[in-house]
Amino acid sequence: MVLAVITAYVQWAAIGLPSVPAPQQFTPQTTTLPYGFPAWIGITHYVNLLFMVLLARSGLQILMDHPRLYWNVHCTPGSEWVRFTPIQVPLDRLYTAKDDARYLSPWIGLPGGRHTLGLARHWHFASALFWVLNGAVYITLLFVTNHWRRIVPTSWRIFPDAWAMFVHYATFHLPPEPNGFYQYNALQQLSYFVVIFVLAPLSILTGPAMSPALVNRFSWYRKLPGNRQIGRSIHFLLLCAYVLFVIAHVSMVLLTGFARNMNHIVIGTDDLLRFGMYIGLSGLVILLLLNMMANWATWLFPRAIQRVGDALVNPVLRLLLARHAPRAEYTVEEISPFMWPNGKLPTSEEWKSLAAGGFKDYRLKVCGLVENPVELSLEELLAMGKRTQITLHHCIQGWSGIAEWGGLPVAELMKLVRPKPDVKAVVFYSFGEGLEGGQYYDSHTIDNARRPQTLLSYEMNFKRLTDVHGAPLRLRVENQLGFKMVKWIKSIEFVADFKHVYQGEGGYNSDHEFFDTMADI
Ligand SMILES: Nc1nc2c(c(=O)[nH]1)N[C@H]1C(S)=C(S)[C@@H](COP(=O)(O)O)O[C@H]1N2
Ligand SMILES: [Mo]
Repeated sequence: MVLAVITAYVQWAAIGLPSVPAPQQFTPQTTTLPYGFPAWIGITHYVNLLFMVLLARSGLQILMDHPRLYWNVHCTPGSEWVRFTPIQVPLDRLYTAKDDARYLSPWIGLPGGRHTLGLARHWHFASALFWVLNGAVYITLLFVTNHWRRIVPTSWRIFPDAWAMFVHYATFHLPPEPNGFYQYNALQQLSYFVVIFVLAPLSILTGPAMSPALVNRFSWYRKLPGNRQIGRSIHFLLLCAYVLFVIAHVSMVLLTGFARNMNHIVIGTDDLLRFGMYIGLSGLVILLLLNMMANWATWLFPRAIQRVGDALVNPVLRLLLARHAPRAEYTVEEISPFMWPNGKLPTSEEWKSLAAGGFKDYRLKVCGLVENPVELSLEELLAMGKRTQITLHHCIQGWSGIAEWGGLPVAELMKLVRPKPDVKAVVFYSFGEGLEGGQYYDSHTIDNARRPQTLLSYEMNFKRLTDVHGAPLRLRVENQLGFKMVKWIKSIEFVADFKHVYQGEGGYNSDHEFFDTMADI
C-alpha cells in the first residue's frame, strides 16, 4: 500500500499524471448496457452495511478475548505477530487465557466489556447467516439482471486504467469521473469486484477454519489457510481491508458529487436533488440506533439473546457440522511446546487432599439414568482400556494447541454402566469452580460422548495429567470447543435432559456467560 503510494508520487513527479479514458456521456437511450440502481441494489447494499457493522463489532469483541494473532498453531506466548494488549505473558506464575482477555469499549465492541465473547458470538454467527443470505440474493440478482457487467471486469485494460485513477487519487488529484449511474471508473469497478468476489468469499471460508468440528474431521480444510491461526489472522486482516475500503468508498462518494451519488444508491434516481441524501443520512442514524439497541438488548436481556442466537444458528450447525465424528490426528513432532491453561484450580479440601495423596483415594462417580451405576478408582479406569491421540485443541477465545492425550474412551465406560434408552445427554461435573463461583460442569450429547475420540483423559503428552491441566481426569471431545472439556472431573451423570442441572443451559459457561449450547464452531 505504502509502496503503491510512493510509486504513484514518483510517476507523477517524473512523467506527470497518466491519462484516464475520457468519460463517455450516456443517456438511457444511448446505452446498451445495464445501468442505474434498481431497488434491490439499494436494499441489499444497506442490509449488507448493517450486518457488516454488526459482524465487525462482535468480531472485535471476540478478538479481544484473546487479543493476540499468530501465524503458528501453537500460540506460544511471544510468538504472536500482533497483540492488542500491553501485557507480556508472565511465565513464573499461573496466568490463564481468561486472565488475558481485554476490555473493549461498548462504542466499538458488541456488546462491549470484558470477556463477553459468549454474547458477541451470538451476534457474530446470526449476523453471518443473514449477511451470507443477503449476499446470495444480491449475487443472484446481479447475474439474473445482467448488472454483473457493471462490476465484473471483462478486459485486462482494467489494470492500467485503474492504476491511472489510483495515481490521481494518491497524489490528491481528481480525474474526470464517469457518471456512476451508467458506468464506474476502472478503479471503482476493480475494487467493488475485489470486495464482492474475493474478500467476502475469503471471510466466509476463513471463519469455519476455526471450527473444531470441521477441521478435526476434514484436515484438508485446515490446510487451506495453513492452520487455524493463519485462518484466524486472515479473518482479521479481511476486516482491516473492509475498513480501508469503506473509508476510501465513503470519501469518493463525498468527493465526486455527494447528492447525486446518494440519489443513485438510495432512491435510484439520477439528478442533483437532495432527497436521496436526506434519506441516506437518516438511514445512517437508524444504523447507529440499531447498534445502540443491540448493545442495550444484550446487556438487559442476555438470556434472550442467547436463546435467539441458538435458535438461529444451531439448526445450521446441526445440518453442517454436528454429525461428523472428529478423526484428525497429528504427529509427535507437531505437539505444541506450550499449552495455554484455562480455568481456576480447584480450591476444595476434597480435591486438595486427593491431589496430595496422588489421587489414590479418588473415585469417579458415574450415576443417573444407567443400569449399572459405578464408582471407579484410577486403577480401575486404567484397567478398562486406553486410547491415545494427538489432537488440536480449539479454545473459544481463539488460541489453539496440539497435545497428546491418553485415557479411557467414554464409549467404553458406557459399555460398563449401560445408559438407559431415554438418555440424551451426559453431564460432567468438576471439582473446580467457574469464574463467578459455583461448580464447573458441562454436558455433551450422547452422540458426541460416544465418538471414538471422546476420552476421559489422565495422560497428557505421555505423562500423568498435571494439576493445571485437569488431574486426575479431564475430558477430550475433539469436535467441540475447549470450554466443554471439563477438567478435574468429579462425577458423571447420564440424563434425559440437562434442563434440571443448575440453571439448565447445559453447562457452567452457558449458564453464566451465555455461551452457545452447541460448540461446534
Ligand atoms: N473445571 C474446569 N474445566 C475447564 C475449564 C474451567 O474453567 N474449569 N476451562 C475450559 C476451557 S475454556 C478450556 S480452553 C480448557 C483448557 O484446557 P487446558 O487448561 O488443559 O489447556 O479447559 C476447559 N475445562
Ligand atoms: Mo476455552
